[in-house]
Amino acid sequence: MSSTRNKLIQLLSTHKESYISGQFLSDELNISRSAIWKHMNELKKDGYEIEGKAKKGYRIISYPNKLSENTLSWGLNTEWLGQTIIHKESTTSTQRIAHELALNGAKHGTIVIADEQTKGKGRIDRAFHSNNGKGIWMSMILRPSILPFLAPQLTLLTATVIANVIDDYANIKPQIKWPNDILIHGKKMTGILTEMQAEQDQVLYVIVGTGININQAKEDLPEDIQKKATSLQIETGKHWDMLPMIQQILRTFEKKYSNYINHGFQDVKQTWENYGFRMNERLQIKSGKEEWEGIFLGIAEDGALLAKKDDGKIEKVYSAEISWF
Ligand code: BT5
Repeated sequence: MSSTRNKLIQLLSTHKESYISGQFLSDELNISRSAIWKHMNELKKDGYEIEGKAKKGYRIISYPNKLSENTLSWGLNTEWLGQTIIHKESTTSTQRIAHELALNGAKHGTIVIADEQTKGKGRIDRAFHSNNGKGIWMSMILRPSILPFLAPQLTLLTATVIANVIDDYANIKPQIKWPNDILIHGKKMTGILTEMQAEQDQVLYVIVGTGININQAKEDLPEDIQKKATSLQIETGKHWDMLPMIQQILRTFEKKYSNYINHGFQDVKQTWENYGFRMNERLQIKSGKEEWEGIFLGIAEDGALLAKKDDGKIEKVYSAEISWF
């Protein structure tokens, strides 16, 4: 979306109740009044109801509930996250588009979001089911100035952001299962996929993908995962408006990310442990050929899982299959 359209949307969203004159918009945006009229027509095509009155100016009467670059920008009020948004009605995977954009120099904070993914992906090329219009299938392009080995912290940070927003919105306390799932009542409602391009000691970019099940009914989920997966609608019995929720995720992410970059991982660790699934319980860890049991203590400063072995030794686990008894 052009940055002019983005600014126009920001201006209109801060004047919701009143008319805003064509002259004012033309001065603020430094474009002609006929150019403004063209932008207004584009917004109307997108489903905005706009009233234009001679001598008074423009007023937005209602805006569409569907996802689009315009509606997502409307009143977003972030500084860098989502300043560029690419929305697709249908795509194979938002991760794929985000990688292409990042390799071509897309800015830190660029968002790719789709109504539907036909080839949504999980870790190690597992499939992630992403039905049309029923969930938040989104990838964020980040260019953090952190060492590559710390990138998994961004998965944990993202999990705390989504858990916070669900908690606030739906008044339901989710749980975060290390490292990348958010559960409600023990069933998976969100998966996070963090992918990175790095060179020696430098991160070139990180793509954080979030798949958040919102409005699926049970039968919308594939049969093989119905027993272990869920959506916000299944758990609350209500249909949820995704637009404000996505914006809240972006605003919360921006704040938490800045805090993380400036002050470190401590706040993420605390929030994560507050939502941690089955903390202080016994778990089984399978990593390559090794298999052992221990007590799940929480997460370390670098994002590793901490588990206490039966001999009292505390181990850090970076990558493993975890199961509970
Ligand atoms: C994940 O992988 O959970 C990461 C999912 C990331 C999806 C987002 S959507 C936006 C962006 N674009 C993409 O293409 N991907 C990202 P993993 O931990 O490997 O879990 C995958 C497993 O979760 C599958 O093997 C299924 O068992 C289960 N699963 C698949 N679809 C699901 C769904 N919609 N809800 C819950 N569980 C699901």
